[in-house]
Amino acid sequence: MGHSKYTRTTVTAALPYANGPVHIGHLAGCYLPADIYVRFLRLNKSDVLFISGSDEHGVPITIKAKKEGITPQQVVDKYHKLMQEAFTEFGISFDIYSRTSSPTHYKTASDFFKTLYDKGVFSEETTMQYYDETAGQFLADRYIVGTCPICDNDQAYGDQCERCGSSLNATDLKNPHSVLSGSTPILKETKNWFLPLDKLSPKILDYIEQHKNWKSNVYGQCKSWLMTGDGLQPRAMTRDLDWGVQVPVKGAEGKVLYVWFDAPIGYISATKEYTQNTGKPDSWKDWWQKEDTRLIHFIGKDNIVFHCIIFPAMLMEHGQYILPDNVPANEFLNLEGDKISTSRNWAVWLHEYLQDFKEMQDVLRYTLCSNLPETKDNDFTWSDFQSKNNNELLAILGNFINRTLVLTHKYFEGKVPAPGELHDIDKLALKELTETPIKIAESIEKFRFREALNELMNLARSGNKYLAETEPWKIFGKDNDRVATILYVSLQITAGLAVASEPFLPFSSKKIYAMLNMSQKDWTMLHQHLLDHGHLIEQPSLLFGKIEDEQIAKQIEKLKSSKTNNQILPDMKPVVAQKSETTFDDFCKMDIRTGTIIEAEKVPKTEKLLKLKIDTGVDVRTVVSGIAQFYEPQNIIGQKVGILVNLAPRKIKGIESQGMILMAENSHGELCFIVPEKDFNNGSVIK
Ligand code: B3M
Ligand code: ZN
Repeated sequence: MGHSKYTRTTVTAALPYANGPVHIGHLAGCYLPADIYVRFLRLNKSDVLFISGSDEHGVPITIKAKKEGITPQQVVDKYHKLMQEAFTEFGISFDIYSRTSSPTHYKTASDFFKTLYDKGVFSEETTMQYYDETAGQFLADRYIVGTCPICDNDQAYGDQCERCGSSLNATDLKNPHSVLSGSTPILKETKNWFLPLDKLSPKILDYIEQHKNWKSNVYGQCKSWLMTGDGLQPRAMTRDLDWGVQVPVKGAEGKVLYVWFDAPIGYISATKEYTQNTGKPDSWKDWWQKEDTRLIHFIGKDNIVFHCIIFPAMLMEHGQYILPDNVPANEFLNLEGDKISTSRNWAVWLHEYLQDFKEMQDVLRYTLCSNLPETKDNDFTWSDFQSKNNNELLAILGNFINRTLVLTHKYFEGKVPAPGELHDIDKLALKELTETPIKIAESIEKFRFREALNELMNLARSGNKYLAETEPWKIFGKDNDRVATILYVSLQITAGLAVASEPFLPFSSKKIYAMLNMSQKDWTMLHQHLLDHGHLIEQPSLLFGKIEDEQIAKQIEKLKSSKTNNQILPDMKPVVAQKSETTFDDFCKMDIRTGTIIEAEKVPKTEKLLKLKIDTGVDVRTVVSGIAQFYEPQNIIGQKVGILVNLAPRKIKGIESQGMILMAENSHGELCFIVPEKDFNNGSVIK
């Protein structure tokens, strides 16, 4: 590896806000490239630590809590768990996934602030900040929206414009208004502690200029912030909010650390927790304070200023830390031509993906890796996903491996045959095997993961070509020594694919290893022949299945319908409040059964009502139900329902309704049936 002054690498992936589940944009932005990088380093026996966790502070959390009508703590507990599960399921191999609400983090962030404070780094300033009189609070960061003074985006936040990436102070915004009440805020005096980035600017510039090797989008952005206009401005590191880490100095009661002060310190806190867990509590310093440690931050482009300027400035001023050596930030991934958006529900959520594509994590990893927005924004489409699976994973990688293993069983009883004399074509194929890992390594070291993945597939492509040209199935029976050589070579390539695919497709790699009955190998062993002749392999199974057009159509349909229907309007709570308490005895008075709709028709001159005949198991009866806006009568014949059978009969539009079917209602007033999960007899008691 080319970084000889380093003996270990600390790799971080941005701490996602715990305010929603994980979608493909998160994976493509930083978690997938970081994971590939780390898996590659581990395979190379490098000393590496992979850190992430949930960012549980800041306005994104408190705004979400307001929207859902729950506390910030409930928000972070819910999403931390969901996010952690999604990362685990997709094989993102963190050494630790922590959270910034942990006690270790509170102490670490608080001590860090105190150190800078005691060193006199901050300037204490009383300034005018925006205040919402209706809501009775200061408006920091995302609580305030206005027009960006730089690019005119009218949705810029009080601390940052996501369109042009500029970091802003709330008072820079034109036409500011409060996200809480929509009102125009007033200015009110308050005291805060500022990091004097203006004064630190020469040091920061010096640091940035030592990193001309950074990706051009990253280096270019940093230079332009430092060099254009008035350059860097002092930035408040504290906020007048009540959710976050308390500011640990006198006179700062009721104030918390700015989320972008505490969040990157979260990487350090997580490392401390990791080393505490491994029984060497002090060794966290190796990962953060030793000059022979290489620190790399994987992030999305909207986080560049915080990781390349503000966090390094904090680390420099603290004095005991190493600085980031590289910050390979990605651009954004779009979805079907449109910006991914949680609030508009325009996203592919990881937990939903797995429900529809069971055990197909690698197909998504592959599609995302081959489309990573490394140098410009990129697009994920379902049809590309289908073609990546069918035309590449299945047709190239899966096909080559399957043919090799099937033929080995057919001709050599599943034993790796001994090779005869190697022809040029065999030597060429083996050369490909020894050169591919070198090419992959070069690309990964430059953070070019798409290129690396393409090199991996080229090895499988050349394997297919080799089989197509040598046609062992045509010469078996005539020249079995030749067939032995060809399969020997093909098996070595297959083994090479098991090793080299591990960073990209860890689940498939594992399966290939298992089919080859081979133990885990390092990257360095990839140059050699990996399987001895006589070695017995297992029966092959298919690595990838075909994805049909209908599956893709279903996904597109789901995406489009959820965009229009599930939009949660601002201030609309997704659930209604709980009703007052009831007793078990009162509940037991209700006789609820399973039933089946056997007839359905519209009630004339009404919009909402259907007249239903229901087989309740007890009898067949008529029920009038207000579901006509949601279901066509002909579509619900045979529908299983829950029905309250002992409700006193009521006359509705002149029809006697003898009971009530159970429906769920969402916050938009849409209704759907509540049905038994199994095919139970009509009349089964629901309790
Ligand atoms: N939570 C922003 C984000 O999720 C922020 C990253 C923190 S990294 C220390 O995009
Ligand atoms: Zn802007």
